[in-house]
Amino acid sequence: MNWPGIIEAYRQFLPVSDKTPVVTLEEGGTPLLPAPRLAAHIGAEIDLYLKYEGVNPTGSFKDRGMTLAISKAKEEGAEKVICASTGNTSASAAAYSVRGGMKAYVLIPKGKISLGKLAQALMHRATILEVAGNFDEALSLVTEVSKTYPITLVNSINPFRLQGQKTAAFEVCDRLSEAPTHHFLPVGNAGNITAYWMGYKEYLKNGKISHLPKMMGFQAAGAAPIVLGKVVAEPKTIASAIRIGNPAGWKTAQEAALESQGKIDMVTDEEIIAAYRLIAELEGVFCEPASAAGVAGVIKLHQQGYFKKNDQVVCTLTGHGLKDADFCLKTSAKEKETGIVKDKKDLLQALGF
Ligand code: AN7
Repeated sequence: MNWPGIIEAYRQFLPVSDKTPVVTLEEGGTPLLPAPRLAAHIGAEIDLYLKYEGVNPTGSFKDRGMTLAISKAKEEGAEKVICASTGNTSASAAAYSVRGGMKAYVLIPKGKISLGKLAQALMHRATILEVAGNFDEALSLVTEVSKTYPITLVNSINPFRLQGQKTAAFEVCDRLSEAPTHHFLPVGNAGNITAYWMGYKEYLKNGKISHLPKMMGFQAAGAAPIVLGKVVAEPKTIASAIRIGNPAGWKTAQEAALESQGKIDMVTDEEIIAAYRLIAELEGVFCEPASAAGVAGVIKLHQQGYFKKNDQVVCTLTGHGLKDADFCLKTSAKEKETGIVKDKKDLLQALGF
């Protein structure tokens, strides 16, 4: 069966009608991969799964929300859309705007987003506006402008974004025939954790699952306003996607953690990089650094003796590793580099013959 994209797949759960023009790149329907080697490596007797959102059309989970935000914008007759972004939202907004015949304007923190994401916005001919400040400053600018001018904001403050993103929780439950016990994911602007929690609660209400997972959100230690309980004026982390110091979804993320008896916690850049490598080396899955924060959280909590045997733990890997290939190559250890082959003897030696 052909996957039709999240709007057609979950139409009855979404705020669309027959009149809504569906603007889609057939996003969603992403793999839920068992990760037994990773679980064994960290010594956790849990059923670990990776929800690999990097295989969405623009390489991140943002496409789930963007298909709905752009479809609704089109339904309302919008001609221009705008967002602030650490990279993935801008890539997604740019692509879906093309698909919907609209013009996208994206504000990004100057020099602070990965090359792959910048290339995407460029290729889709979005107008790229660099701001001298950080993401938080860019977000308050676009929010203000979209309130008074005819341009639709497609950041996750736009409620259609979260409505679309909640479908990832549906997919997890559809695959497991139940909710997992825990759901781990990175937290930046805190939209996705809010969306997953909405999705799980909606599935419970509809009798599709019989319990809710604990929501486990992880911020980078240098950009952890929710954990610290205060705005971080100058957020710092190698995980550029989640370098956010004043998340729009602050309150709803806290509610998700509280209501589900989960938590919002933080992991260091070193822990993020270690998890990023393990996921690639042990499970064949390449995600971007920010995406590894959830898995880094699993490792951290396992070391604290947090899990019970046979817990079902899902980690969302939010974006594709190729988006930030520059980061990966810059931080690769020397011994992992390819050797130089001059002749057959070199080759045979390299092959271990
Ligand atoms: C790979 O693109 O905020 O907590 O402007 O790109 O829902 O913000 C990206 C966020 C996690 C955090 N992983 O999700 C943007 C942006 C990746 C991301 C997050 C982002 P939220």
